[in-house]
Amino acid sequence: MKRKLFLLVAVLCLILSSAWAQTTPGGQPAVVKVTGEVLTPLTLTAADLAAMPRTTASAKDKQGVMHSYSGIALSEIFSKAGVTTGPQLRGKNLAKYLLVTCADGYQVVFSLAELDSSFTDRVVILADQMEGQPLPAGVGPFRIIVPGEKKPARNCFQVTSMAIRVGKE
Ligand SMILES: Nc1nc2c(c(=O)[nH]1)N[C@H]1C(S)=C(S)[C@@H](COP(=O)(O)O)O[C@H]1N2
Ligand SMILES: [Mo]
Repeated sequence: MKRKLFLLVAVLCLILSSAWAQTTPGGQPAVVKVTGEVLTPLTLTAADLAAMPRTTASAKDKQGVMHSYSGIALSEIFSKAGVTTGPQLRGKNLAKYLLVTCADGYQVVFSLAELDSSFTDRVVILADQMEGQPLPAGVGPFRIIVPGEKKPARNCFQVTSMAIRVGKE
């Protein structure tokens, strides 16, 4: 009985400490890879993201409760990686999209035009905090937040990679 309790506490400590240190339960620091149609592929750690300009975004959860998130605008990450934006986002570049992949294999896409300030005022972020706290284990360390969306299905948890691809027929 004592042994079981000890094991339970040990496992809980491991989970909590990895969430705190922004590492995966395996011990490696959590990263987001930025790949594909970019000039400079990136492997972003929590520290890299913390050094970038921050912004906030609000979104409802599945129950309809509003939450306030903060993190980095995807446009900031795109300018660091060299993704076609603004005046370059025309012609064939309009067939480009962002494919986001999560730790559980969940994937969502956004067209680049949906994420560009010359097309929309909506600012999609890669959040690392909710209500001023690091995201809980299982949700964080990094989550996409799309403000103003009717369903929160693209607010994907535990983002591990963002790939820029080209839609082709
Ligand atoms: N990685 C990952 N993210 C995910 C999902 C998922 O299955 N895996 N489900 C999505 C769906 S369908 C919904 S409705 C929202 C729920 O977010 P909430 O817990 O903030 O309500 O998370 C989204 N993010
Ligand atoms: Mo959902």
